[in-house]
Amino acid sequence: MILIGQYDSPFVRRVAVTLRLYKLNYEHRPWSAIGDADKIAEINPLMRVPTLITSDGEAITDSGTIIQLLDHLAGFGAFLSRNWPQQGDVLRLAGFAAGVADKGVALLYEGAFHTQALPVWHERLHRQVADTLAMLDRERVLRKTPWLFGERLSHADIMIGTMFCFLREALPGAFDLDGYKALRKHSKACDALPEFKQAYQSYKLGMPADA
Ligand SMILES: N[C@@H](CCC(=O)N[C@@H](CS)C(=O)NCC(=O)O)C(=O)O
Repeated sequence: MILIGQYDSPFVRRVAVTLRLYKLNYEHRPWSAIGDADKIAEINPLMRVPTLITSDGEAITDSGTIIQLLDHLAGFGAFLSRNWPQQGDVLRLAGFAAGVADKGVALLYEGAFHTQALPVWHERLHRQVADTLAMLDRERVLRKTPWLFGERLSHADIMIGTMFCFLREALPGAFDLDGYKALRKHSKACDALPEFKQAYQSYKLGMPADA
């Protein structure tokens, strides 16, 4: 399998951490969604990362979709998922964390690619991130176990970890991240894991080749 995308993307990193935890071999192509758009377009018309090329040569996109495939490949070893109904909660929290990352990326693009972002849109993005972080922080406080769903990591733990690190590095000072104490502690625990360390790249916004 080939994973396309840089580890400073919270979505690419989430897939890389999952591949590593499941001990699934992959080659990495650290292409930037923006700077290497033409190369990515040859494989994925959406020009987005992560893109995973499966062992059958199919390109698939969207981290949530890729992770479903990885769970399938890991079979009984897919320890990041849970049995239903708890899996519903894993997906709910992973979904909110991915949504925060989405809105963080949108904020970055607003700043980088729009000469004048409409304040109302900027404020909306900011509020979406801040309020969802507050909600996730409250959820984390309620759970006293090392990870959200007990002693074992879950997909939601990983998404929160990659999202929080991304906000800290890509949007420094944009949010009072120290105020989300439980998430901060959670993110620190994630960043200490070897799989997070191995799939890390400090944040740098790629620019279009002709910009
Ligand atoms: N929902 C997608 C989001 C992926 C995403 O936003 N990727 C960004 C990089 S962090 C990207 O490809 N941006 C370029 C674009 O969307 O055109 C996922 O979970 O994979």
